[in-house]
Amino acid sequence: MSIRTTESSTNSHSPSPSDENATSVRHDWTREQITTLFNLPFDDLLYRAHTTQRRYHADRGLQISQLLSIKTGGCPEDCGYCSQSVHAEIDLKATALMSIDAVLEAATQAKADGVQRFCMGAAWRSPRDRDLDQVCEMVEGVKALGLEACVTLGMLNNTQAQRLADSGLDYYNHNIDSSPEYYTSVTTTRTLQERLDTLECVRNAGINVCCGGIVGMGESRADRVGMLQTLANLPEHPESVPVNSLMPIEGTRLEHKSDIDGLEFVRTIAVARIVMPTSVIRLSSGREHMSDELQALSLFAGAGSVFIGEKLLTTSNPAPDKDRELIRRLGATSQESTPIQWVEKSQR
Ligand code: SAM
Ligand code: DTB
Ligand code: SF4
Repeated sequence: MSIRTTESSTNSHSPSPSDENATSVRHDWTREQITTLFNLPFDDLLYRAHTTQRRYHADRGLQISQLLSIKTGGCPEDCGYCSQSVHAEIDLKATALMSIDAVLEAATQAKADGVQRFCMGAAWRSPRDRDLDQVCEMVEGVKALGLEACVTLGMLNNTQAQRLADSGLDYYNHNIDSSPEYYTSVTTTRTLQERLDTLECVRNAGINVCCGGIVGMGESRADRVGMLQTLANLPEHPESVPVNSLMPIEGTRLEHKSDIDGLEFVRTIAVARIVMPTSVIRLSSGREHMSDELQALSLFAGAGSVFIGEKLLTTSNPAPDKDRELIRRLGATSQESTPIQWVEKSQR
C-alpha cells in the first residue's frame, strides 16, 4: 500500500476507519475533527489508531531511549510542572554543566546496555555560547559511540541550531506542553510563539524535531485537542512526539493537578497517532505510576518509544528489571522479529 507523505484535504466530514483520508498525512486538522476522534467509542478509536500504526510503522518496533540530566536545576523559567525552576519551592541542588568525560561515561554504559538514543537535558532558558561548545562536544562523543543523540537545552536561535547540527545532533526536544489557551496557565516567562520559533530554527538546521507535551496538568480535553492540533498543523510533523503524563512534584505549582484518567491518556496517544501518522509517539514520563496493562494499551494505541533507566531527569522511572520483564511479557521487538538489544544484553 502506498503512503502519501504530504497531502492536504478539504474534507470536513468526520473520518471513518475505511476513509483513506483518515490516516493520510495532513496539516489542516480542525479542532472539530480532532474532537470527533476523541469522542469515538474507545474500541473504534483504538482500532483506527492501531490500523494507522500498522500501516505506517509496520516494521519499526519499540524504540529505546535513555535520559541524562547534564545540568540540573536553577532554571529562570516558571514552568508550573518543573522541579528545576527557581520558582519551585523545592530543595533541589542546582548543578553545573557535567563534564564531557562524565557524560560520555554514562553514554558508554548506555551503549553497552543496548540503548538506541541518548537524550541529554539541561535546565536552561537558552544555552550560552560557551556551554553550547561543550554540549556539541558531548554530541560528537555520543555519536562516535554509535548512539543517536538528542538534546533539550531550551530556546535556540538559527546560529545555535546550526552549531548543534554541525556536531551531528539527530534530534532536538522542545515541547509545546499544552494548548495555546492553557499554555499561559503553565508558563508565563515565555510564550508559545517563542517555543514555535525555536522549533523553526531546529527545522531550518535540518535537525529532527522531538516535540510533544504533558497531560494531567488540570487541562481540559479541549486543551488536549488544541495541543494536538498545534502539533499536527506544523509545516512538518515532529519526527518524535513525547506524550508525558505529569509527574506531580511537591513544591511545584502543579503538584496537586495530576491524575488523568488512564483511558483518557490512551485516547490522547491514539489521537496523536492518527493525526501525525508518520511520527513516533513516545510514551514518556509517568510510566512509573501506570499499570503494565495501561502501558500495554498505550503501546497498542500507537506509542512506539519509551525512556528506560532508573531516572528520567529528576524524577523516577520504572526499575529497569521491571521494564525488561514487561517488554519480554509483551513480546515486543525492536523491528520485526529483531530482539530489543536493551533487553537481550541484560542477560549477560
Ligand atoms: N529547559 C528545557 C525545556 O524546557 O525545553 C529542557 C528540559 S525540560 C525538563 C523538558 C520537558 O520535560 C518539558 O518541556 C516538559 O514537557 C517535560 N517535563 C518536565 N517536568 C515534567 C513533569 N514534572 N512531568 C511531566 N513532564 C515534565
Ligand atoms: C520529554 O518530553 N520528556 C522527557 C524529555 N522530553 C526530556 C523529560 C521528562 C521529565 C520528567 C520530569 C523529571 O524527571 O524531572
Ligand atoms: Fe526550565 Fe525547562 Fe523546567 Fe521550564 S521545563 S523550568 S524551561 S528546565
